[in-house]
Amino acid sequence: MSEVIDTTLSAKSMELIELESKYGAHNYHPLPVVLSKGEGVYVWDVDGKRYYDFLSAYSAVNQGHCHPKIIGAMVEQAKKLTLTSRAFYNDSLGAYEKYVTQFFGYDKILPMNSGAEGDETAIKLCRKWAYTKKGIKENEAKIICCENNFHGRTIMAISLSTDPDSYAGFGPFVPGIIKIPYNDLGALEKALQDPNVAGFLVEPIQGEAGVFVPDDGYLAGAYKLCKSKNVLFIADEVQTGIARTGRLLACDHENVKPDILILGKALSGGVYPISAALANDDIMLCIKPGEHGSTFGGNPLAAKVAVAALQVIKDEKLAENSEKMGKIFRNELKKIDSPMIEIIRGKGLLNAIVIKPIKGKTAWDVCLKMRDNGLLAKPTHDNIIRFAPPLVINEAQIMETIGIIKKSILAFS
Ligand code: IF1
Repeated sequence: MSEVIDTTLSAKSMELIELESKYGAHNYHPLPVVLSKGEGVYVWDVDGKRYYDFLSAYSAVNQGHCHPKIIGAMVEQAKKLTLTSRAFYNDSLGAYEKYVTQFFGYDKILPMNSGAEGDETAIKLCRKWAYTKKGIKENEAKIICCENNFHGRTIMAISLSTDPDSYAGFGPFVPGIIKIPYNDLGALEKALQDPNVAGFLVEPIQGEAGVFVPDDGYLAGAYKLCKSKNVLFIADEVQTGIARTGRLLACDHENVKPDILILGKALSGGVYPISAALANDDIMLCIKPGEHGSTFGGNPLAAKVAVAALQVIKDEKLAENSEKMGKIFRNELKKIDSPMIEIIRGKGLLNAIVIKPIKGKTAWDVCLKMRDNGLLAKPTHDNIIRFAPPLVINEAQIMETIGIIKKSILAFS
């Protein structure tokens, strides 16, 4: 790999990169930087160089790296009890379930670990509901999803995918899926004609697609169409949720309350894999004891971490900060005069620029330059750079990072 022969990398970094390359599966292509410490909006590499983290572990560290309240809750609980399995009760889960359901306004939560498991859980819930409540014939339920979605890496999730990088070579796939264009209410209306449709699964903003923000009214319109056909509106807010887009949930921008809400990533502040599906009783109670679960889901460590992570969102008003800083960030980005910047889009602190390659220099080169200048971001789909800093970022830091981004882009154009 060419970037491993990167003259700016220290011998120590090279050694660690080669170690991963030798013993780890080659299922990633990381930016060549080796991190060993994080605090708030910053991360440090093994040589002590500091960077702004503008990926935030794909929006998992919304509360900032190693937030003392979240780490504190984790360490305290880790000394007492970490895992009981759900074969027994524990003294932390109930309090978390009460807190999180009141926080988001649902009757119940089903706790899992990874985002993909949250999606799996939502789809299982939806199918069960379809057979027990809607009256669809067993094994005939269909789920509508959108082109260019990203719902994870499991067989179910890649069965939903339209990206060959995700699905090619991994078939056969899960049946019962209808794929329609995103941001197209006409296509949804047409697909909903099929009486076997049980649910519509959608990202309120498509992350992997390159932070694709749908038109105003799309989510509200889609919700209304689903309701008219007794179809569940399922929102994958694994990436957009928990204050990332300037509201607690991205669906809040349109006052839409999903029938099933999927959360992950920042539900733990990035310290531990925690995900969930939330729904009201008429849906959630369709799954009976023994029909779904997970060894680690809902363990006492996760319960304490998730409560602390949500408290930080509320106490530090991170949705409000995300909204405010996002506006400043996009405004300042727009002032950068470079033919390399084709489009700027986003909501709150989930933003992206589409890069037009100039003189053979691509988004990857811009990311390497930004790394050299002290800011980490990662290209997606070759030409898109996502900018998603921790939500604890302040205005002075935004201005400093704009300077870094500007300097890096102007180095090529
Ligand atoms: C990787 C993207 C982000 C997600 C939504 C479910 C999941 C994800 C909307 C699954 C995960 C990740 C995983 C990460 C890359 C990443 C990503 F670029 F692919 F699109 F965030 F922007 N639903 N997103 O975005 O959650 O099982 O991973 O916990 O390395 O694959 P998970």
